[in-house]
Amino acid sequence: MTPTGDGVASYPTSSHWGAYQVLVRDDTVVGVRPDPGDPAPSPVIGNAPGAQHHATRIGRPSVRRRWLEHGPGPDERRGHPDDEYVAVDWDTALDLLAGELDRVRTAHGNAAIYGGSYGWASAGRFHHAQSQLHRFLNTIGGYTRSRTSYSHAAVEVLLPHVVGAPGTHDLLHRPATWEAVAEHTDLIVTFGGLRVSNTWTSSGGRAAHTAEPGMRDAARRGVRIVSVSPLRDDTLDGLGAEWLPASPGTDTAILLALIHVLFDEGLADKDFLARYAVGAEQLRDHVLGGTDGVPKTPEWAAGISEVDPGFLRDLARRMARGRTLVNVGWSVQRARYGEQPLWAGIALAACLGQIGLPGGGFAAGYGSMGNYGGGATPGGLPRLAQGANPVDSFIPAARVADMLLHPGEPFDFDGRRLTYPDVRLVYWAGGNPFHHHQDLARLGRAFGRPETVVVHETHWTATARHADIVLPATTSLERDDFAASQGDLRLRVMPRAVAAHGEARDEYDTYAALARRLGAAQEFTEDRTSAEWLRHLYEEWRAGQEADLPAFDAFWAAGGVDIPGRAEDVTLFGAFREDPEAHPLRTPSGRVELYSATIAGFDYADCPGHPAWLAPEERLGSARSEEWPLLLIANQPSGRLHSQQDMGAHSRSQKIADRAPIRLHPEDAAARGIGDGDVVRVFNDRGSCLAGVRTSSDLRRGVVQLSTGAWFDPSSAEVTCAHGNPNALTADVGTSALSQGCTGQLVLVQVERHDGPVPPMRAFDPPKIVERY
Ligand SMILES: Nc1nc2c(c(=O)[nH]1)N[C@H]1C(S)=C(S)[C@@H](COP(=O)(O)OP(=O)(O)OC[C@H]3O[C@@H](n4cnc5c(=O)[nH]c(N)nc54)[C@H](O)[C@@H]3O)O[C@H]1N2
Ligand SMILES: Nc1nc2c(c(=O)[nH]1)N[C@H]1C(S)=C(S)[C@@H](COP(=O)(O)OP(=O)(O)OC[C@H]3O[C@@H](n4cnc5c(=O)[nH]c(N)nc54)[C@H](O)[C@@H]3O)O[C@H]1N2
Ligand SMILES: [Mo]
Repeated sequence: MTPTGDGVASYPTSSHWGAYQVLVRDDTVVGVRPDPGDPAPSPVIGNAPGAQHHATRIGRPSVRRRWLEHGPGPDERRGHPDDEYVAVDWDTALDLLAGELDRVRTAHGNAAIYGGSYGWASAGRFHHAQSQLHRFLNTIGGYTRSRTSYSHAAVEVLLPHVVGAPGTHDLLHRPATWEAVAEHTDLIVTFGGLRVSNTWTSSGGRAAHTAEPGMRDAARRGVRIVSVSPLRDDTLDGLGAEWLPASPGTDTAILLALIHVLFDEGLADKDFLARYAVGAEQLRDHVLGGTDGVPKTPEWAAGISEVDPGFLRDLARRMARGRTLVNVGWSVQRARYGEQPLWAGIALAACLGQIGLPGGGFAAGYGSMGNYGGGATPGGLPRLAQGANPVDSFIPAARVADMLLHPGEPFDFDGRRLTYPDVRLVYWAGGNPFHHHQDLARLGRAFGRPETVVVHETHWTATARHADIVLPATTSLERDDFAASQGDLRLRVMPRAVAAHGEARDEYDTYAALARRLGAAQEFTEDRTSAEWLRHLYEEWRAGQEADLPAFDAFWAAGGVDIPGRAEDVTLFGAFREDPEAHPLRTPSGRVELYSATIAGFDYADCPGHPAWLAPEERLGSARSEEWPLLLIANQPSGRLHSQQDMGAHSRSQKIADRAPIRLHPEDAAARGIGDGDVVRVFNDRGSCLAGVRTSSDLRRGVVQLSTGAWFDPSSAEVTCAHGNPNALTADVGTSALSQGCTGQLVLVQVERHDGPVPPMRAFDPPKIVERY
């Protein structure tokens, strides 16, 4: 804590959007300021004061009145905007919850508890919501978990087949640093842009934002950038990027056409393909038209992607001329058949023969996350052990609504035929599925199915408002912790800056109290308080480091410690390239699999044995687009992280007429009689939402942009969401039977001006809470 005058003290803190300082007066967060060491601070920090003390903070343990009156059971009214909650004291809430957990595990087994609890929660190595929940549930017999992420499930499931599991890990965590790119790369061809607002975020909280300076430096040092993206402003002004506004969802066609040119013009690196890859013959045959009679020429791709074939042909030649990095952003795989552009991207990089060379080859994540290209943390970070889960039941994270709606039914995942468990109790802490999941009306029906829903939250999110038992959690500003993200340079302390709101508790204490009631106290706490845990986690980590680091008290007093052993730039797949026999990839062949016999053997219509163009429905020019002519891009918001702190000042400054901002091309707007500042209805056959219009010629025509994360507002009978959450519209289908990943990025819609009185926006009103009834 540092006094700054006027009774204001400044506290260092950290968040997924970076380290910063909060200014506190009278136990109230009154302001923020960037960390002096941060070269490119994020404006998202401006949300903290408004969010910390907002009316939607949860102050008391609360139980849904209908659940309290009728007991556990399916209830279609869950989430109803008029539902009432009853505030109860902590002991009453904990007794109820412990009793319910015990009832469910005894009557139905622990697999009937869904604890997947996907979500970003907050930064801080100890008070991490999911780590705490999973550790707790493991001590009481386990739970059905989730695997993979909404972020990049296709990367996680496909790439182990193509470059092996360790190769996939390195691709995600040890790509070339921006410095290495600046030094070695001539040309980056990036699918999904290099969106700077996304690099404000790094899971775990990064001490300094290095991606934007990294990109700028690379451009200054002559790295050329071609950005394939529907949005011009997906790359920074000043990088001199060339914009290829291809039709979204069609990247695979472009990639196959680039490969076609390489084979057709003798530019493909035959020696590389022979030595380091398998399946080059199948790939070549496919792109030249041998498998289906359709050569995948630039003219063929132009018909699908609506780009200039001459540009593509020339681009392929340019790529072959110098050191080229092919980057496939995560957005591109967060769509139906999302495996294909990844696989085709690797295939293109293999044909260029530069995998394993500094600054060349393939990457998946520049511009998606702040620490991608920001170095590696080889010594790991302090971590709360989760224990072992005795239950083996799991689902791919994005199949949660299917699980709740179809218990006992089979589904496919990565070559396995699995069965959805019969879940009776859903336990969510640190995530907001009623922002993040697709087709929220369907998710609402799914949440009507379980007997009990439990949510720990800091705020009355739409998810909290679907819960029967709601337990108030402290925010990261209300507890001591420390933070860093993978690749970070510094482990930072996050001292408590303000007192807990109302009766909010640290979740650690909540689980300790529940564990006591369920006979697992010792196993959960190991007889430590949270203060003792912080010390323990730090000391355990320190003991594993080669460097001599300060002991806990000195670390705390110094405000942090520099993380040692930052690896010098190791070239991704460099060892494999050097000696593929000594350092094979962990694939069946030991090489890059451009054709995978394993995947071919799964016999999935939506994920064949080699990269292929499969035409998604949610695409301009599809049959479905005749009815729903605009393609909505539901990308990440620049005003916040997902739905977090949406009521904060920075996020609110972007709203238009209290609604989430939607961008339209001026011609698409004019054709509909829509102008700047209008409220529009965005709709399709799944649902509808309101949004506020901003026109912009930074968009490709036919595309509209409505970022995710507006708090879901089901309070108006007129629309599914009166605030503008795009998941009122998206389809709840997986990428394919292989990865079953999230496909929320792209959805076809229609947009019309909302005439007449606009319903009020109620997302930021807390529910009705009664004392007793
Ligand atoms: N249409 C579409 N949908 C998408 C995407 C897309 O591209 N398009 N992207 C997807 C992606 S990549 C992701 S990762 C997801 C993100 O989805 P989420 O991770 O679910 O989104 P957040 O808003 O970060 O939710 C975190 C929640 O944790 C709460 N929280 C913060 N700190 C604490 C704490 O200490 N304890 C507890 N109990 N709670 C806390 C916050 O209040 C917030 O409600 O969204 C996905 N959804
Ligand atoms: N400020 C902020 N930063 C964040 C987040 C946040 O919520 N806020 N979320 C974080 C998380 S959890 C994740 S997983 C990452 C996600 O990182 P990404 O998935 O890379 O991010 P998005 O913003 O969803 O998409 C980036 C861009 O891809 C383009 N795009 C969309 N569809 C297509 C397509 O079919 N083809 C091509 N070529 N381009 C397309 C869009 O124009 C979009 O702006 O971002 C992280 N960073
Ligand atoms: Mo994500």
